[in-house]
Amino acid sequence: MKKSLPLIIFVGCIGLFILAAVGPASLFRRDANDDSATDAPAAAEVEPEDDGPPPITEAPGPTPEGMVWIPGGSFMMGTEELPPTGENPDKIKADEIPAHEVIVDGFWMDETEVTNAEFAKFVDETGYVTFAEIKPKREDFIGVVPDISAIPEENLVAGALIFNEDFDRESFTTEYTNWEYQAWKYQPAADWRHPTGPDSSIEDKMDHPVVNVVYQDCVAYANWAGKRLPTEAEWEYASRGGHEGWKYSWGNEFQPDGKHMCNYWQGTFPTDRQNLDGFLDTSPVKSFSANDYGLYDMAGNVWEWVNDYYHHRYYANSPKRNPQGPEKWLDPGEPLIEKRVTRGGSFLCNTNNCTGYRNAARMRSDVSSASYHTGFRCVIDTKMER
Ligand SMILES: [Ca+2]
Ligand SMILES: [Ca+2]
Repeated sequence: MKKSLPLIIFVGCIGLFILAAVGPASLFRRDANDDSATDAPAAAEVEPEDDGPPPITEAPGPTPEGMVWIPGGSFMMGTEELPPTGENPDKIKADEIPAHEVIVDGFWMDETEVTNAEFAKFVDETGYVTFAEIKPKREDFIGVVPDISAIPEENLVAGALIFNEDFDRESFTTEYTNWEYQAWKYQPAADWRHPTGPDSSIEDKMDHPVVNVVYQDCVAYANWAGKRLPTEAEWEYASRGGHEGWKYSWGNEFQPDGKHMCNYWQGTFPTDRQNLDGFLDTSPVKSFSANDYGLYDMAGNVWEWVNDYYHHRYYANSPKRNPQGPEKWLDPGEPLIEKRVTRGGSFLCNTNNCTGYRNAARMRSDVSSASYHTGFRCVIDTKMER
């Protein structure tokens, strides 16, 4: 797997060579809002529209501890259309369009994000070392940067991406796509045990979601636990809690009766951090109410890896029954970077920025970028051994 140098470049050494060579605009010009590309996944990938037998709705056995049964059914996945130009308060992106009917079979889902306590048990039993703990090699970046010899040795350090409290407010600008990268930094020695760097710890955060895990770490954990990552369709179906058309996992109103319903960012990101919900970064799982399937923190707290590759136009011809994601990823803004989908938003999401806490919101994540606002939860389907 390629290491995540593009992000390291963006946040670590962008001024050193890449920025000098090409300038920020060419790096950040396009994103999922740019719908000019017509490179939808090949139609041949789509199976004939045979709905098959009715979806599995009854649990075929007892519910494993810490999980809930999600009865199968059909739902409208995604968002119907982009709002008129200039009116997009929900920050809807083109990649969540169109809404399309999807049928999923029933499955069990972890009621919370995987916690530090659970991940520690996995590591204790297996000796597993996460991606963020391994020093990257120059060769990991072949094909990702034009000249790997230009990578400064001091950038080849193990670490993860964290919010940069000290980002440069003087030169901060939102006039280009992916401007939020300015508020990130690559933190050496940040890993799951040290969420924001070597001086931090999870000692008093064992009931918080594990963070700084990349996709392959999540798969390793899931295999150990006898589970798997959810598909993107399973994740959205579960987040909706059985309610057609709800914008959020709790309803359509973001703050009913003024109440904060999830762990997100209040104030303008990234300049004004008000912390009105009581949690600056991760919160203990179950700090906010469950949705109607009994799932906690589907919205907010940490982004959650799902299994699907990210393709910005996958919804244009996604299969109807149990879609598994495209065969190949594509984020037009960073086409060389292997990306999978993350869902649900995080404590850094905000009304002026990503609104990742909406049921339909999608995020594209570099499979080898560990970040301290991203974790995961697992599922078990009826065909898996229990
Ligand atoms: Ca918060
Ligand atoms: Ca979450």
